[in-house]
Formats: sequence, structure tokens, C-alpha cells
Amino acid sequence: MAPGAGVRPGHVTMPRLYAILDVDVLGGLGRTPAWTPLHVCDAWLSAGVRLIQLRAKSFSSGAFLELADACVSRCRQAGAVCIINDRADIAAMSGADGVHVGQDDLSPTDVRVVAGPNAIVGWSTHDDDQVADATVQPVSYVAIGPVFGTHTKATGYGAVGLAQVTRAAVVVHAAGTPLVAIGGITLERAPQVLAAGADSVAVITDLLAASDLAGVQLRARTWVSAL
Ligand code: TZP
Ligand code: MG
Repeated sequence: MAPGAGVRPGHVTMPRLYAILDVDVLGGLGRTPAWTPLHVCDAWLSAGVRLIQLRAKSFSSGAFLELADACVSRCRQAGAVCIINDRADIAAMSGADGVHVGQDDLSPTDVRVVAGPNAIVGWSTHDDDQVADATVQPVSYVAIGPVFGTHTKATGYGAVGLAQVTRAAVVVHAAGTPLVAIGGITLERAPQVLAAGADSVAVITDLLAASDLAGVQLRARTWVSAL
């Protein structure tokens, strides 16, 4: 589809909070008793989170699919969207709403071969050239980051800052596509990221800032009501 040609493939109205459930980050917290991914999924959904991306880089394909099946069914029951990181095959098999890919993954066009024309397809970008390229790809939303420094992922890119969020917003909005900002976003920083032009903020660590699962639910509730 040409830039600005109207509704994008897999068009989606993004909730302001884009929660990422990263099983490796979760495991690294070392909570006892362990917080399982489904505990956190349930806590977030019951707090009103309406979009969850499932990220499981260290899982075998079979374990990822099993978790995706469970996560998709919980999200569906709650009326929430479930997006699978990296794996179009697992998204298709689990009936997830979409797939999120990065610059080194399958291209958005290739993802759609597996996930279909109605899937939500998100794509990570890190600079102006990648943002411009994203406007001519069959993506449903564009992600930009890392906005701030983060220890959660070695992206290979420096913090892009709020000015880059604004530049990206102008370009992707002109193409009819929502913008998700990611990287080092906390409850305190989120309002300035949205004010800079992002439609949604994607968050891993700050949504887990709690000492127990009740605290995780409360943290998510605070996020949902703050945005
Ligand atoms: N992509 C760019 S930064 C990042 C990803 C997956 C990590 C974001 O995690 P956090 O903990 O919210 O900074
Ligand atoms: Mg990826």
C-alpha cells in the first residue's frame, strides 16, 4: 500500500499501554515463589491491560507454542489483543492477533504470507531511514526505540530520545499508521513520550516493579489509569 493510502493492513487502534510479557526478564527476576508468565498475564489482564506481546527468546518452539495457546485464550476471554514476538508460525498456530518483528526477522511481507492479511503486524525501527522504509511496508504499527537507555535488551542502537519519537510520529501518522515507543519507559516518563507523539508506550520492566503478584496487578492498574 502506498504511504497515506488510507487504512493500513491489519489496521488496529492501539491501546496506550502496550504490555510486553518477556519470559526471560521474568525468569531473571528470580522471585520465589516463582512468578510464571501466566500469573503475570492474569494479573495484567485483571488490571485492565488490553494488549500483551508475548516474548520468549529462550523457549523451545514447542514451549513457546504451548504458552502462546494459553496466553491467547486468556487475552481473548478478557477482550485483549495478543501479539507474538518474532514468530509468525506460532502466532498463526495459536490464533494470536498478530506478530511483532524486528529489522533482522522475517520482513512484514513475509510475515503476512503466514499470518494473513488481517493480522496485526508490528515492526521495530531505530532511525529515520528505517522509519521512512516502514511507511511502505505492510505493517499495522511501527515501533521506535529505544527511546531511553534500557538494560532489558541490547538493541545495538543508542537511545533515540524524544525528538526522534516526534519525527517518527509525523512520518508514520502521515502514512496512517500508529506509533509505539519502546525502551526505558517508566510510569514517570510515559506522559512525555505520549506528548512527543507516540500513540502507545511499550513496557517490560516497569510493569513488573513490585514485590509480589498482587503488587504486579496494582502496578498494571496504576499504569492503565495513568494513561
Ligand atoms: N526493543 C527496544 S528496547 C526493548 C525492546 C524489546 C526493551 C524494552 O524494555 P524496558 O524494560 O521496558 O526498557
Ligand atoms: Mg525480533
